[in-house]
Amino acid sequence: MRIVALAGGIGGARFLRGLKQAAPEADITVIGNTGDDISLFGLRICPDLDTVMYTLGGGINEEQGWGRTEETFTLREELAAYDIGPGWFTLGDRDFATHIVRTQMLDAGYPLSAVTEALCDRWRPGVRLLPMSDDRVETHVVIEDAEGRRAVHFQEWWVRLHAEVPAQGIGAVGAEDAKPAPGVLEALDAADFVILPPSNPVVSVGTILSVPGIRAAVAAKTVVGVSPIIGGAPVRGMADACLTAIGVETSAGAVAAHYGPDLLDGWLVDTADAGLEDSSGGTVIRSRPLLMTDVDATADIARAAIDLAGELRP
Ligand code: FO1
Repeated sequence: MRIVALAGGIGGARFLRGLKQAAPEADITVIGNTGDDISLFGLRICPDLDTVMYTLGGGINEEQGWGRTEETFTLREELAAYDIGPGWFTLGDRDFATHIVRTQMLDAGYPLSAVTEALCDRWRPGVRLLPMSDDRVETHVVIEDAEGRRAVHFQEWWVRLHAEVPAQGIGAVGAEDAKPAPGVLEALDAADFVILPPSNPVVSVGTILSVPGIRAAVAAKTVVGVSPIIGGAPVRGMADACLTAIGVETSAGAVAAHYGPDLLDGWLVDTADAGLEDSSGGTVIRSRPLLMTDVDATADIARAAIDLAGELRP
């Protein structure tokens, strides 16, 4: 069984851990969002790729959902002593090592896909992890506050401003001219089906789909998604702030409609949203408990997604 999943950070990574348990024999390719990537302290940081890699490789800080386990912060303290910021983005010593290796390889001319493969040689995530593109794409958010109207990097809005300043617009800068990374279209072409984990539909899955060629290649397949919205609220994170910014209601049904029936064949919603099953429109909707309380519960959700894909495959 060949499965492709499009993943953002924490929610996507946790779902993938369940997917691996549910389908241990499957050949899983993960197309990771790189729109959250940021350069700080001269280093290239890829939060979503790292979150998937650390989570599946056993190195994640479980409570936090991002960053390394058993982390220390000496480097951060030393930088702060020199008054070198930004202080709002926390990088630990172990995590810094990943960014140093990545940046060295990028500076030596290796594309991000090759760098990611090299990093995964250490972490052995048990999936093939591909960045959506080797080209630089960065999500920026238009906000207006006391400092005026301006576009800030997604991480500044998300982490420094806690997405509390309303986003007037969200855009993936560079996406229009980006090409899918090597292996992305090939993996999609060879896939038996595609899964959309409960990742942010705007800044994670939406950004991946904005790379020219990817949406059409995904839509050509049987696609089953897992709703990141339960009972009108995001399971975690601040997806509601992103949905509001693009004029989509924070509900499981509205997110399915946003993806569209041309893309989405099946949609798993939580039992809290059970009424949606009757809604027509081309996407088959099923309800079941969707809280990823532990790996076993997550594997059950993944199994339901696989079963639905099996039912819907032509
Ligand atoms: N999230 C935070 O809320 N605060 C942080 O300081 C922070 C630092 C950070 C460093 C490395 C990394 O891989 C992820 C990090 N995240 C942090 C998570 C990240 O900002 C977002 O959750 C994702 O980009 C959204 O998927």
